[in-house]
Amino acid sequence: MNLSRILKSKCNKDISSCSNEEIYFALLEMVQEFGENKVNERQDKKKLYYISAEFLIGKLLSNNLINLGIYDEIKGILNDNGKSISEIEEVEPEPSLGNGGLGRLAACFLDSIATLGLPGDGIGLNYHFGLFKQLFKNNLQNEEINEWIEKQSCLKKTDVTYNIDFDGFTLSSRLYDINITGYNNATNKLHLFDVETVDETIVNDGINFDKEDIKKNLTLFLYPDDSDEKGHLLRIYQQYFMVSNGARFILDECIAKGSNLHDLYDYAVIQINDTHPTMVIPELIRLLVEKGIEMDEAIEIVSKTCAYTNHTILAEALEKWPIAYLEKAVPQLIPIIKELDKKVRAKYDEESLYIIDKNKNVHMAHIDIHYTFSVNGVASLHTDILKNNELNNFYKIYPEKFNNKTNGITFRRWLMHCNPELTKLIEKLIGNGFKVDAEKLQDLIKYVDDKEVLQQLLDIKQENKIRLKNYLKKVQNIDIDENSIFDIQIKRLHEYKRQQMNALYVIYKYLQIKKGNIPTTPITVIFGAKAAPAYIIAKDIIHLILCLQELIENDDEVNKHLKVVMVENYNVTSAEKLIPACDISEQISLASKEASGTGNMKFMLNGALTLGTEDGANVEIHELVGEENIFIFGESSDNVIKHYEDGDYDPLDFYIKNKNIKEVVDFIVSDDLMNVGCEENLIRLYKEIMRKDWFMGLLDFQSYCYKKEKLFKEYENREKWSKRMLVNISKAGYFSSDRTITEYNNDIWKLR
Ligand code: Z15
Repeated sequence: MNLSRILKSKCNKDISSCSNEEIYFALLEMVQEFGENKVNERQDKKKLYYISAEFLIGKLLSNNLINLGIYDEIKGILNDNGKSISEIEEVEPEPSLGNGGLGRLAACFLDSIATLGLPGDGIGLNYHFGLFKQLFKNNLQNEEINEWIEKQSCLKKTDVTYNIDFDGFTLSSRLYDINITGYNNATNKLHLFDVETVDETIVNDGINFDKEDIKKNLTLFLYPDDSDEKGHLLRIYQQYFMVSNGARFILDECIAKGSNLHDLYDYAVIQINDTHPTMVIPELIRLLVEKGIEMDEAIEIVSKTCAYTNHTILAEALEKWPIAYLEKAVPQLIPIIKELDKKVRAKYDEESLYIIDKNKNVHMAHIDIHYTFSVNGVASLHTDILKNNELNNFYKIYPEKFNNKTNGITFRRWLMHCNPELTKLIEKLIGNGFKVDAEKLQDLIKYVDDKEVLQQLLDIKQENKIRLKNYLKKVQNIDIDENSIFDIQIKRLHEYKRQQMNALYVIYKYLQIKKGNIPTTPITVIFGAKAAPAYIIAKDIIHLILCLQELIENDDEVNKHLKVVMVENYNVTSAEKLIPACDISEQISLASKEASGTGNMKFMLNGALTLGTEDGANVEIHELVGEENIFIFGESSDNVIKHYEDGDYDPLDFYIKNKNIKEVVDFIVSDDLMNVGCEENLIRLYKEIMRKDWFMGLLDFQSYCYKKEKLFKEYENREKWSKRMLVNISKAGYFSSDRTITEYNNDIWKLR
């Protein structure tokens, strides 16, 4: 295969005389053809359908080149023609079809499923606009629409269409496919359903997520809330549209393979990603009954076909729909949902298990738990909390359904693509095997006393820090010092993730420097986070961080030693630049609240050390790397859960008793900050932290400061630090999504 010739013919002229756009589109076409050639023709009897409202796939070009095994060769060809692959990467718009962890996990899973050669496709929605673009103005977040679909794109229009009936009108759907090519393996599909009649021009009236005209806007936007449910009617329409199309598509494929539908579970397994696709259960039952199967049998068939993943215990994220909403949007499901509820009530005399509660709310998670064969959490601590606390009543009646699947990440994107230098070093030291068998990274441990290797790790980190410096200069015109410590917290803005606690630390450090306590090495605190547009406190926290950034920047006493940077429009693409450059990974959620986290895994894999609470997958990182190689602080999840039960946490206790805390919190409403910020926002945040502090930032603040100081001191011993980096990288293999998917397959899907 002569890649150079193929590329040239796609370009229609000499590569060297092409623009970056022309080369990008030529490569896109080429990658698509190559991927298509790898579509699995072998008809497996059983197939997995991973159904999810979000797939945060990120840019695809480079990843596809890597997975096709032609990245280096293409890079070389481009180089020879005076072109740079990274400039061509920039041409690709990022498909941001997800909010955060849940959507990114789905994308990592698709990569691993294809890489492991398993028959499994994704099913979701083709949002015309991805997650909003974040802009900063006057130290506040503004939102803009995020276009990502171009005339020529990774979407392939198919001839699959269905008529989806709603009360009083019918929508005709259209399926678009994206190829998911595994690393050195087969191509699966991501199936995204769209409405034929969507009208993009209606966004000219500005972003409005609650327009009435369903026909014109059903797939226009992704809802911008992460772990936070807003009871919007349009969202029910979206969910039903997704699952009705998905259900029909699955039944059609199974029938084509020979299923008589009584044996559906031999042909399909449906993994329900959080509660968003829950209506696939009553919809499938409805369709089976329509095809002549008795209701009781239909319920049984569907229960044996579906499995459910829970991603959160946050009350505000557990979907509860008023039955009146469902009656308006999906009346055809109401008799089925009532039947499912009736069966539960006939068997159990226990309110907390019912599907429809006494306030006429439908609990989506309860449908999932009663009517699927598997319920899994996403990290060991999270699954324990589900079993012993949140879902204990369900666990008591269905102990056999509950299982844990600790999340994972694809190393193709989060190591090979984003950190080629580190990848090359690892290859040189232990060979190529880790790319398909991540546990092989443990072989690195034999270099833990090898001074040369340790120095190389530090050198690579330094190069990546310079790369990030250049990137931030280019995209945001911000200067950072590559010789400072890069302390990074990037994730959705949510009170439970406690960016506010990190901001309070910045204030503490600022005041310390003012008092003459100068850090040995300068510190750069980097944040990246989008706030849901309607989440007021989250936006206030962004405001505080941006105000601190401005205040410190303009303070010549402090700016040599401390810098705050809020990265604009944090997304997958910027994560790929930030993570390899990080020294300290901030994973500081209130214990029990972060189901797993997956950024924590990406940082560790790239040689950052974790500063974190015993929450989510941090617990497992801690166990793997050992006490010496992680910085853990804060109350245990048991104690936190007890505080909630007893209702005995009051931030004022800490504010009054601890002078240090008082000083730092008061600074939020100081003249210094009011001068650069907005009184209303800062006062609101101040009151929130002092009077409510629902996620107990002040509870852990003292131990957070203490650990962080210790960590900065440890940073000075570069050799010891580099050993810790090596241990972290070598233990990261467990967090490969290949491992996670292998477990899903062995315990739940049983494909092959
Ligand atoms: C979301 O991103 C997550 C959970 C949710 O219920 C929703 Cl609606 C969105 C995240 C968790 O917060 C995070 O801890 C986890 O790692 C991720 O899902 C993937 O499981």
